[in-house]
Amino acid sequence: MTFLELLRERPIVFDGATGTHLQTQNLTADDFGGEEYAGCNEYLVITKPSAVELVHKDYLEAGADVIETDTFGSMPIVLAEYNLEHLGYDLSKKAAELAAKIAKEYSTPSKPRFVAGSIGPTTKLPSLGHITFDAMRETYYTQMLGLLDGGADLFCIETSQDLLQMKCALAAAMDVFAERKKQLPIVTSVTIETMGTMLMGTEIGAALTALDPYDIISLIGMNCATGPKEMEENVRFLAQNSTKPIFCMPNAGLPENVGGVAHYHLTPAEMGKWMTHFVSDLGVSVIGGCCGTTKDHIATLSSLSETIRSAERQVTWTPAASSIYSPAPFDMEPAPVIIGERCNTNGSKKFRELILAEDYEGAVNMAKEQTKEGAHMLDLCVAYVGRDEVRDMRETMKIFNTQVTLPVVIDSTEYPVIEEALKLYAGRAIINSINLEDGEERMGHVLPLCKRYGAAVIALTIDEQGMTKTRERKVEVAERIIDLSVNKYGMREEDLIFDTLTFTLGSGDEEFRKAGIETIEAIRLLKKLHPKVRTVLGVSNISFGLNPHSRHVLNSVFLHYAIEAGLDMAIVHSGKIMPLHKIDEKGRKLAHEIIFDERKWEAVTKAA
Ligand code: THG
Repeated sequence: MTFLELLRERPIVFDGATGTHLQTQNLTADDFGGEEYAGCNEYLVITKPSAVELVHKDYLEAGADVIETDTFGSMPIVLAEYNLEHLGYDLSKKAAELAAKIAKEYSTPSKPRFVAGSIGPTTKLPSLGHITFDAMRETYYTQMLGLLDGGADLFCIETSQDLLQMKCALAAAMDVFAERKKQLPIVTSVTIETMGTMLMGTEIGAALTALDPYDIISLIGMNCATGPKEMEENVRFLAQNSTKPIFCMPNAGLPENVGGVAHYHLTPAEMGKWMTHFVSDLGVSVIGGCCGTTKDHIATLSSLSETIRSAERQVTWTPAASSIYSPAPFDMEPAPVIIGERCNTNGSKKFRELILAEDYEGAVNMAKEQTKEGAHMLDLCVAYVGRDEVRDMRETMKIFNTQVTLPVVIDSTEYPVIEEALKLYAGRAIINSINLEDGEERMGHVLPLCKRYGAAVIALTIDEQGMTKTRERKVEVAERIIDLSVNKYGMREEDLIFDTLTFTLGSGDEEFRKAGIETIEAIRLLKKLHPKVRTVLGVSNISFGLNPHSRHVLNSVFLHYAIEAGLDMAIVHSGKIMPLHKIDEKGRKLAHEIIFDERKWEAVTKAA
């Protein structure tokens, strides 16, 4: 039986604390291989493997289905603190071999035992610039390769404090699986501090949004920092919103400082009561113990796992983007989701000048202004001819990641720029955009990035023949993109946001008189044929070439009819959209005539 098969049968029990257990063994500096290694628990698999074996055996005796390897900090960057960075692979492999050997001894057909490779958060926060994405991915890669080669049955990426750190680990896991042509289930577990967020300030909903798109993740959950009581609200949130099974491994209560030592007071019986509630009322699938839990806690959990079953969960799932702090759903009541347009070097003189002056803090202030004006997400484009767009994106995104509370829509045509942005963004981004202008070329570059970093994508209805003009052609191109995205690149329909693009109605050009209607009707048709995809428009495009007041009116009226047709999202100047009733009768009528091509005159510009 595999771990995932057992998961379908009954609640699974992980082991208890490794650190707490080792502490009670009163190990000496000699046990650690000398004074300079004292405290390096990961080194014990070489210097005193019997200590680690005892931890495993105690938890297996207590009835744990899964034991975690002694590798919480066995990646090179953490081992470097003991000058042991060269042992990242070896220690990880040895620890997995040791755990696998003992798990096998205890395994029976009716009670199989599994080994989870423990993968901790390291001591660095990439969102704070302590380390680059690539360096962090590499350190995890070394550790994970060792764990997989040593015989781990699954990976447990736990105690995560920074979603960007989690993304580095997930990228490493993808690379290890590809390298060894073998895939293991992954548990991802975040740590919610007593203040109610992850260390970086991340709400549980933002964490779920960022992790949900990764199909290599089997379970999502939380561990450490607090006891079960403080976790309840967040566990309930996961239970109601996660399509993946839930993992929960609390401490034995909040630590209390007793004579300078952390003391955990929750008894096995109290722990058992909480976990029974989590499993049989909320629907949690995997339980275990973190700091302060002992074999007695695990024995309690193990015996209850034989009698209780995980409750069926009623999950409501809405696709969303997220910043490092909060999620923003793809549906807004009332519509639309407002994507602020102003952090764009092509769309704002002020923003362009800030980027040219390398005033990245100033650029962030424009983001904050739009946040105050009611935007739900922000488009970000830093492209400028003659400048290094990768560098400008890097410098801007570093600050946006932690200073902007709204999700970012990465607007760039350059693949290296998109990837650079994704490597610096802890939340769930949207990529703007793909199209079929050069056939599949662009999708072939961008969609693998979406998969690797968990992003959603805006798709423009452009193909080899150029920008589509009629509603039928717009839908035809959209359907081709849906088919390729889902069936070839593994995206979900809900990850796709279609822009049925409009030409300006402000040129007075005869050819484009029906541009507005076709764009609106394409939205209606597409939403009817494919209710799972979302739609978006860069609304201001419709009025290029007109004077500011006319633009304002035309944009607002156009947006109104697009929403009526089912538009989900709009890239707009968030502070400037007027509801229809605020526009004077004359302006409204004129705009309506222009959009629906009911004009009784020749050139729009004159009339406007
Ligand atoms: N679809 C998608 N993405 C897009 C667009 C789209 N991204 C870029 C653009 N179009 C949407 N963004 C803008 C931003 C600004 C303006 C228009 C579209 C704009 N700016 C004024 C101007 O240029 O006159 C204001 C200038 C200023 O403040 O200096 O109109 O369609 N997917």
